[in-house]
Amino acid sequence: MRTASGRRRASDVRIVVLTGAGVSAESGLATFRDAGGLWEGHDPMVVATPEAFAEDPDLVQRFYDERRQALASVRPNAAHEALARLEAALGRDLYLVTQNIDDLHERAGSTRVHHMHGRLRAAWCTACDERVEWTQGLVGRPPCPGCGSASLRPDVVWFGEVPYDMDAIEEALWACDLFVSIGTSGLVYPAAAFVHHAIGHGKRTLELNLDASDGSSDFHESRRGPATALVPAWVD
Ligand code: BV8
Repeated sequence: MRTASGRRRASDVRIVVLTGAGVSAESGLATFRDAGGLWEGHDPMVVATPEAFAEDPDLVQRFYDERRQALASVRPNAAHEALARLEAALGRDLYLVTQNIDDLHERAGSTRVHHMHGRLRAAWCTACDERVEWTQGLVGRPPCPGCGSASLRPDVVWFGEVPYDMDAIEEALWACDLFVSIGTSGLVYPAAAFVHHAIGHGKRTLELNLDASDGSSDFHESRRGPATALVPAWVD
């Protein structure tokens, strides 16, 4: 169905693509399960929580400062670039949702990226609720540009917090013809359940991943290999 202007509404999405850390792995950004899934000896699943932030804010801020700083030294890879070409071809018929908080999809040319777990290059003031673009460090409690308080935290969704865009994602999964999951272990919810929602709505499902994931057997088709090979081959 099309609107009067002839443009497909967001709810008329044809393809939903979900990406995880694996799509950025070949750009040099570690996945959560790489190197035994540890950062400075800490489990990211533990550090990425409100409890860890309450207990040791500088440790958590440093975890994100180091990842934010690493963005300057990495570049989008062929998988990000292929997805940007797909958006150029499909326009609003593509709904790209990512679990990643890096900016590599945008730097590859994607213009509509739904960061369900937030973004490294954004900070959130818990005093005035303002969200601001942020590229510096947050250790040392810099003042909020809006209210001046020292209440800035990374604008990312921690374990136990509610992901962004859930209603729009559910609507896109309902409206699409195809759900494609790229570079994710399928261990973190609610993203890990998107394939079940898609199947529940009668959609085709495809997984492009280096290894078998927790949900591989749920997909109609699951292809194995690096994202920089599988994604361009699928897109082009
Ligand atoms: C919520 C931001 C309620 C921060 C992240 C028990 C059962 C079920 C669920 C739960 C449970 N107990 C608690 C929960 C809920 C919890 C959860 O799922 N826990 C897990 C550990 C069991 N979830 C939450 O708390 C979420 N909130 O549930 O709120 C709610 C829900 C809906 C509506 C209203 C309320 C919030 C979760 C968000 C946490 N924040 N990130 C940050 O980045 O620091 S999660 C973080 O970890 C990532 O964003 C990502 O989602 C996840 C890591 O997963 P992947 O991206 O898949 O990365 P991983 O390393 O695991 O895998 C990489 C994959 O790539 C591998 O498969 C590998 O083979 C592949 N790969 C590697 N290289 C390549 C490759 N593929 C292709 N090419 C390559 N080169």
